[in-house]
Amino acid sequence: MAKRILILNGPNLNLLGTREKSIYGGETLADIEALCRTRCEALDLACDFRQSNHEGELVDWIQSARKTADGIVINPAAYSHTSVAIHDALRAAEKPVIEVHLSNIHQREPFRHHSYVSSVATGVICGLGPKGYTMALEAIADILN
Ligand code: DHK
Repeated sequence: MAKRILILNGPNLNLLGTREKSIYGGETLADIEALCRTRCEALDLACDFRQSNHEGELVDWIQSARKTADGIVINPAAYSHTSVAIHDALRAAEKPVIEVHLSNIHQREPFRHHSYVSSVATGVICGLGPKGYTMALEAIADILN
């Protein structure tokens, strides 16, 4: 049976393609979703792709993943730098987690250099744009096989 991957996107990522293009690029979240769906199909992964601007909704989805997903790819966006709640939910999920950032957060403002998610992630990819998502899917497929 195909392994189930939950791909989560945090706040403001619904604005991709129109928001600070010099940092986040010109591709929309729908473009990234299409990229992920194609790669999931090639890797025989079942893809559940979601975005929310609300921390509690992301926490609820991560909690549900305890029963409904085999692995999680997450771009927590701004919540990376603030959310102990998302850290705790990911820790409780006890699944492989790959954290993705489109931009290289370490080259940006100091407040973006720390992520509460990194210490509970199996791996972290940043600075590679949308390709980071497909690399994360490849990594998680390797881990699950
Ligand atoms: C996206 C955001 O919205 C920021 O808040 C993060 C991340 C970086 C990204 O690069 O994908 O700091």
